[in-house]
Parts: sequence; C-alpha cells; structure tokens
Amino acid sequence: MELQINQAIIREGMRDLEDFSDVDVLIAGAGPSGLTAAKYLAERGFKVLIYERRLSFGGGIGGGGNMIPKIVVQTEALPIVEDFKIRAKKVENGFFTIDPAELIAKLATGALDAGAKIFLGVNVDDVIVRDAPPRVVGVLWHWTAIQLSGLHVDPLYTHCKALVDATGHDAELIAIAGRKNPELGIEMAGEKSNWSEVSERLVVEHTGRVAQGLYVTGIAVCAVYGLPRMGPIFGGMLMSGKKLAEIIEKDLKNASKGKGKGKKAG
Ligand code: 48F
Repeated sequence: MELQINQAIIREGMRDLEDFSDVDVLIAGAGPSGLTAAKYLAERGFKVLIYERRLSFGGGIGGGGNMIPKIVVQTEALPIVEDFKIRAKKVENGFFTIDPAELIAKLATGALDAGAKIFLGVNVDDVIVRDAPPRVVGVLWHWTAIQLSGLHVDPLYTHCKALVDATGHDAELIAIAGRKNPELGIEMAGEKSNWSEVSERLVVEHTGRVAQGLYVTGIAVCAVYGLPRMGPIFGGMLMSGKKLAEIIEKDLKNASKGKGKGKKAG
C-alpha cells in the first residue's frame, strides 16, 4: 500500500507542477486581493496559478482587527461579497461585518471553483525579465521550507504572461524586480501611515500594471505608490483584486490580438 500512496503523490504532484509551469496569470500571495483577482480571471477562462508562501490561505484576514474576529467592508464592496456568496451583516454607517473564517474559506473556494490552482508552501523569490523592451515573463520559486532551512538550493522557474504582486505590505516582488532590473523603471515610494478612507479609494485607483508583464493589487499598491495604509477594512482589497482582473483580461486579449495581426502580416 505504501508504494501506491507514494506513486499517487509523486506522479500526480509532479504532473501538476509541470502543467502549471507555464500559465497565463501567476499571482504571488493568497490574501484577499490575490484570491479575488484569481476568481475573476479564472472564470474568464485564463489559466491562473497562485503561489502562497504559507500552508494556508487568507493572508491578513485571519487576524481580524487586532485579533478581534470581525472583518469590515463598505457598501461598495458588496457586489463582490455577493459573488462569493459570503454572508455580511449590516452595521452602522454603510459598513458590513463578515466572519473572518468564512471570508477566508469562501474567497479560496471561489477562486478554486472558478478553476484557479493554488500551490501552498511556495515562496516566490525573484522575477525573470527579458529585454527589448523589458518585460517580466516569470518567476523563480522555492518551497518555503527550503527557504527557511537556509540551505543553498537553486530554485525552479514558472513562466507567465502576467505576474501579480499580491504579497501584502512590502510589495516584495515589485521591490525585488525594481532593485535588480533598473530598466523596468520601477521606483518604490513606500507605504505611508494610516488614513483609511483615502487609502481605500486610492488603492483601487492605483491598482494595475507597474511594468510590462508585472501588476500590483491589494495593500502592496500602497508601498509602490506611497499611499497611506488603511487598517482593518477589507473592501478595498476585494475591489482592487476585481479591478486588476479586468485590467489583465484587457491586456492579455490585446496582446493575443496583436500576435494574431503579426502572424497575418507575416
Ligand atoms: O497580506 P495579505 O493579506 O495581502 P492583501 O491581499 O491584503 C491585505 C490585508 O490582509 C490587510 C490590510 C488591508 O485590509 O492591510 O493587511 O493585500 O496577503 C499576502 C499573502 O502573500 C503571501 C503571504 O503569506 C500572504 O498570505 N506572500 C508574501 N510574500 C510572498 C507570499 C512571496 N514572496 N511568495 C509567496 N507568497
């Protein structure tokens, strides 16, 4: 029996790793923004993969507000909450509360049911850039356990048409991409102190493409553009994820139209 268990894990697991080594959209981070973007992209037919460093989903959702187990969203985010069939309770002043465990579970279920793949325990370490004109075309990754071990182990690669930094406060991938590849023209402004109502609006406004092939969503937007953080309100995270899905859909469709034209002309 042991050998059959081994075979099932190794064959099927390796098949998944190979199948998902070249995708349309690769999202680093399974927090609220990454999971939301994944659902809307996967249901539009794109091959979507999330790499999540931890062995669980949800990013900052589980901590609620300073560990008090409620998530707050505003009215504008309700259509997304409804798309994921998440129950929300109306409280005062146009706000709604959600149970954090339900938010984590249903965002992940929504992304998975739409067809997105999630690999847990994967740390995205670096980006792959091709020049003329410079474009991000993939990532280097390690199992998180290897990264934590401190062993010198070379990473593996995944190619993608669009790479999304949904890594949270530090916008880790964009910071690395910018530092190592000045030709991408990325300047990290750094996150500013809290101003919830301004931040919730600006995060959504600034969500989008940072360089060719490289996109940002969620709280990472603040570090890239020097915006204030917003604290424990999550509507902006969901709206940022949905907006990014629409932007990437447009970009990828335009890119494939462009290729089609090129072929005809050739
Ligand atoms: O931090 P996180 O929840 O980001 P988000 O989607 O949402 C932010 C809110 O939770 C909250 C807030 C606003 O309400 O201020 O903080 O923008 O989720 C980021 C996820 O990315 C993973 C990390 O473990 C977390 O689950 N992550 C971070 N760096 C990497 C990564 C990496 N290099 N590779 C893979 N996963």
